[in-house]
Amino acid sequence: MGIQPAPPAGCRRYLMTIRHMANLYHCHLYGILDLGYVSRDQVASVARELVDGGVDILQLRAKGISKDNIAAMACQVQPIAKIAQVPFIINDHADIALAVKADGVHVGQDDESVAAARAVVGDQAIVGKSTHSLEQARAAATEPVDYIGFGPLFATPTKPEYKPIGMEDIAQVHSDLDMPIFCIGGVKQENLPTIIGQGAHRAVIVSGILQSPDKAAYIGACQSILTQ
Ligand code: TZP
Ligand code: MG
Repeated sequence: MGIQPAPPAGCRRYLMTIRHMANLYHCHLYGILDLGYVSRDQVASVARELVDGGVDILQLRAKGISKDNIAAMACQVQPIAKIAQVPFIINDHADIALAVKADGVHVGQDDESVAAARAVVGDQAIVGKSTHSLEQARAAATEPVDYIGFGPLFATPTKPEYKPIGMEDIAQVHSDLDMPIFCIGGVKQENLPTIIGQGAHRAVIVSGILQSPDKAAYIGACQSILTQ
């Protein structure tokens, strides 16, 4: 058998998308190191608590902090996530994700496009996008994105400027889109069974985890609800 030619770029991208989605399909609980709850000097230790506790994906979200400082924190977290084999995602900054060898970047509706972020981090990286309605979720699914966040379902102090969208479109977004969808916004251990009952399979939990007195126990309890 001769040497197989490399697949064309579009095909390579398609294969990478399939691979990421296949990997992300095993991920149910997405944790975020949010600098609104974690001080800079605790970032590494909290990262370790989250990955040891069992989050499936970890994001660094540091609003209002300089890029140099975000990059410095990301450099601390990257090896912790790498050793734990937990994908590490940088919020907002594709250039930092590339520089620190993170696994991907997460962009919002008002950030650079998925295609622009993808051009920076490359086909091998994970790119996620926040969506705040069914319409935005459907639009995001036409972009080169590997997963979406869907919410905020409920009011949350972590993103106070956003109006909650409620649970009514959870079933529809899951039936419309064949990609990992992480429900987000006011999701806690207590309401996980309710959102799962509405059709959710995956969740991002920020304050619930970070404000828990026993993060590992909280993560474990959420994982057993999400994977039962
Ligand atoms: N995007 C939509 S809601 C939200 C983000 C980043 C914050 C979710 O945080 P919490 O504390 O789990 O409600
Ligand atoms: Mg953003």
